[in-house]
Amino acid sequence: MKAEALVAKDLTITTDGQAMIDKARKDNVETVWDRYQAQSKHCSFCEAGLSCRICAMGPCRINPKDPEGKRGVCGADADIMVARNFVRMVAAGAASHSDHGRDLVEVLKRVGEGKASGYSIKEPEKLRTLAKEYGIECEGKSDLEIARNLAYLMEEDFGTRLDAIRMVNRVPSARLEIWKKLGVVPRGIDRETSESLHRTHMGVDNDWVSLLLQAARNALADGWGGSMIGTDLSDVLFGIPIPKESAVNLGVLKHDEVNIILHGHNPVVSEMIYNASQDPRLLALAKEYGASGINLAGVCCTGNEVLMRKGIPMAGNHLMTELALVTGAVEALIVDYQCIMPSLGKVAQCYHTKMFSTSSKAKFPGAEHVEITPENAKEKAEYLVETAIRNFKNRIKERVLIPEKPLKQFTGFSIEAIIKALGGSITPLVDAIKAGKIRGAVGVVGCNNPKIKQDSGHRALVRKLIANDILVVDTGCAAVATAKDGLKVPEAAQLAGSGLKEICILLGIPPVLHMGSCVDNSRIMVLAAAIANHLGTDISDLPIAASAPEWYSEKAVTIALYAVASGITTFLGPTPPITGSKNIVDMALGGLENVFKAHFVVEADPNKAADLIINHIETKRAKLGLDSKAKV
Ligand code: SF4
Ligand code: MSK
Repeated sequence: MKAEALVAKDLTITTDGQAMIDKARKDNVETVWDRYQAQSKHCSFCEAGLSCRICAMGPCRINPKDPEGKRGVCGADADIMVARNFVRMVAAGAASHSDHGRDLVEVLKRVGEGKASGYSIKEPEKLRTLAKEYGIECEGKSDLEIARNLAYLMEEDFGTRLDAIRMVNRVPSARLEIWKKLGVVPRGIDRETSESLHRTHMGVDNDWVSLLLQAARNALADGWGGSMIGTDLSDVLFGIPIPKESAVNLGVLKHDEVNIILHGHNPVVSEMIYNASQDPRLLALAKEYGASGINLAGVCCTGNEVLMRKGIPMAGNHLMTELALVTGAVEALIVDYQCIMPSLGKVAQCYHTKMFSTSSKAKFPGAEHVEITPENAKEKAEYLVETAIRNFKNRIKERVLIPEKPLKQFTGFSIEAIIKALGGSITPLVDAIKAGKIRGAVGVVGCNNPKIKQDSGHRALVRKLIANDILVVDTGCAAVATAKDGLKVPEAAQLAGSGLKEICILLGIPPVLHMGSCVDNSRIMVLAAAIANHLGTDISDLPIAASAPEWYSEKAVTIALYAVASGITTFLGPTPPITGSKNIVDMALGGLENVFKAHFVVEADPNKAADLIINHIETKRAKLGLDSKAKV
């Protein structure tokens, strides 16, 4: 372990994070930063996308400087190798979020069949609206019957019997035309992922352009399919988020209560844990064990899900997950899937924390596996909460350090909530953009990555954007960073430019609106489509952009690609592994403009990225005939 070599202030801008890194060192607990340091310097072939282990004739590497080493054993050149690797990243990202969506369909089906006693239809109106979108006749049918019918058709969206997934009906017509011309209208959600893996097998698709178009279709199947289904059904089953106050940072953990951390992505388990934490029997049991209550806190995107709907406080984002356990104050860590570091079981064992895995798809070293299904969720959730309570007595007070006081944040800005805040339609938002009070909007999304000082990219970028009258909507771990930076309270309007400030004060909203978890980037797509339809234009014409300043995950690559393919120019902090192919780099950074009317920008410096975004937005304003400060 090289903990001594690390200076906490160089690793994270968060003061709770710094305190916990120091404590981890004292407690001799290895963290992500120690392992990152041990892994550095990374392989330059892999960083460039020029290594391949797809088949047993390899593994192969391409050294662009070596005249003898310019092809893999099969003959793949740099373009093919980089494209194949990239397609596989996108396929993995799409599979992850879309499989999450499928689990929601599964729960909806079981609810419809009366086999999921802990779950119910929380939003019958949204269920009916969705059912109508899917062509289901609702008249005279019960909610449960509609749920069964809708689940059946959504399952079909995952399969291969259709020419196009049904949610493409939400795509503005100009955009759909572009997709049709390019042949990238997504068919079955699973079909695209499966085809991506097929095409990247040795000896199938060896044209880098054709491979990249498949990557785009695969990403769109997720963004306008699997992820969108995930968001909409989570709303139907657990409630449409509405604005509410909550709290953020490690200070949300409590000295005198049983602390349970919820981690992963899917609300199917965490919603049941929430219900169990309200159970009078279990609350009484907590008292018996000397605790004054049961305190749930989230991390990562499961945290975002329960924060958006229930106001459960947020302990931290991706790089805080180990550090939350280092507080020594956590009785149970309950996980579902995605972004859960395999190290967590080991960290838990350094304290009294019990870690539980709950999905048949995701098991972890050092975790007890308690499988939760729609049928047994209520009973198993109660078991998990009870076990956490019984573990309270094992907390070692001398090893506990809960740094800081929690910060206030406002959350819950679903599209429905935003429209309500605007008085019933998006017209006031569009008018504010037209009048130039709000210059445009940016979706800031994505993760943390130990290659970047934690949250520094999010802070610098978002502060500069709002100061320049750009409304920020955020999701995922980016959303936790801005909340910790104090930007999710109405008072943060003071940091905004005069136009945005005026609108925020008028509506009583922060300049940075939390729209949910990573799958909820689909909310941003729907909002962009609604604005484009309102203006009778394409998404690519709007003064909007997306950014992932600290991304790490394959899912983020998929999100970035479906954003670009939907017409939203996307700014990335870390460089994706494509630099080994000049053709692909040129295509990503410029050529895509002729294909999707949007492209990627890679800029590691968040201040420079903000300047580029501002200019991009002003250029779009000029093209729409709105007043503009574009620098040409
Ligand atoms: Fe090497 Fe080609 Fe096999 Fe990849 S697919 S490992 S480049 S032989
Ligand atoms: S959890 S994908 S680290 S945002 Fe969605 Fe955070 Fe990125 Fe995972």
